[in-house]
Amino acid sequence: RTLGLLTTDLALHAPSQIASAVKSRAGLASASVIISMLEQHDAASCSAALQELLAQRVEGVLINVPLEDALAQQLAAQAQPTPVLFLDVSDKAAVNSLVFDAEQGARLGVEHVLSQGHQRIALLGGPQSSVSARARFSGWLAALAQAKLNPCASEHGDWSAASGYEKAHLLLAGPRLPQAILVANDQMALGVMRACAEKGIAVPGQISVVGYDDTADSAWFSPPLTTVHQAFKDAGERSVDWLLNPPDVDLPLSQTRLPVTLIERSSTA
Ligand code: IPT
Repeated sequence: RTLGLLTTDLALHAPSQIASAVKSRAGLASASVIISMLEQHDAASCSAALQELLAQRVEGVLINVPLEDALAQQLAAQAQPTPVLFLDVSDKAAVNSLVFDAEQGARLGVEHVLSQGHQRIALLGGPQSSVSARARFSGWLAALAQAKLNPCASEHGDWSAASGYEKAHLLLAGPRLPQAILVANDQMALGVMRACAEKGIAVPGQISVVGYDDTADSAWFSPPLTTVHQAFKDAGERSVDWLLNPPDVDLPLSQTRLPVTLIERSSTA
C-alpha cells in the first residue's frame, strides 16, 4: 500500500515532525509514503505535484501545505476518487481536514501573559500567505480586544529563526519595551530570544516570550520556552489511519479540529 504526502518546506520543524510521524505510522501498517515537497504554493505547482503523486497510484494523499479554500477544493476535485486529507486549511474549506484549533491556541497565549499582569503586548505573526498564520494573528487580536487591549506593536516573519531575530529588533526599537511578545512559532521565538540576549534584555523579567508549536527542541532553548503545544505526532498518526481506512465517498466531509494546550516553561513570568 502506498500513500502520498504533499508537504511544505521540510526544513521547517513543524512539517518535518509531521512527516516523520506519517512515515513511522505508515511503516507500522506496512505502507510506504511518497513525499513530495513544494517550494512554491501557487495553484500550478500544487496541481502538478498532486498529479505526479496520483500517477504513482497512491491510494490516499495527505496535504500539509497552507492553502486557500478555493485551491484546496480544486485539488480535492482533481484527486477524485482518491481520498485527500488537508492539514493546513481554514475550517470553511469544503474538504476533508484535520487542523489544530488556532483560535484556542492564540487565546491561551494571550490569557497566559495577561494572567502574569502584562498589558503591553507585542505580536510577531507568521507569513500572511499562510492561513494558519492569519488565524493565529486574528485570534490574538480578538483575545486582546476582549481585554480591551491593542497590541503595542506587531510584525510578520517567515517562520524562520532568522526572521524572528530581525523582526524582534523592530519590536524592541520603540521608546518603551513590550512586557510580552507572542510569537507565531517556536523557530521565530528562538530568534527573538537571541535578539533580546544581544540587547541585554532579560527573558523573562523584562520581556516574557511565548512561542507556538512546541517542537521537540523548544524545551532546550535558553530559557526553556513557554509555548502552545500542537500534537504533531498525533496529527500525523491520525492522518495515516484515516487515509488507510477512508470513509465512503458519499459520506459528508470529515472535518476534525484538534485542541491545543499551553506548555508553561521558563520564558514567561
Ligand atoms: C505550522 C507551524 O506552526 C509553523 O511553525 C510552520 O512550520 C508552518 O506550519 C509551515 O507551514 S503547523 C501547520 C500544520 C499549520
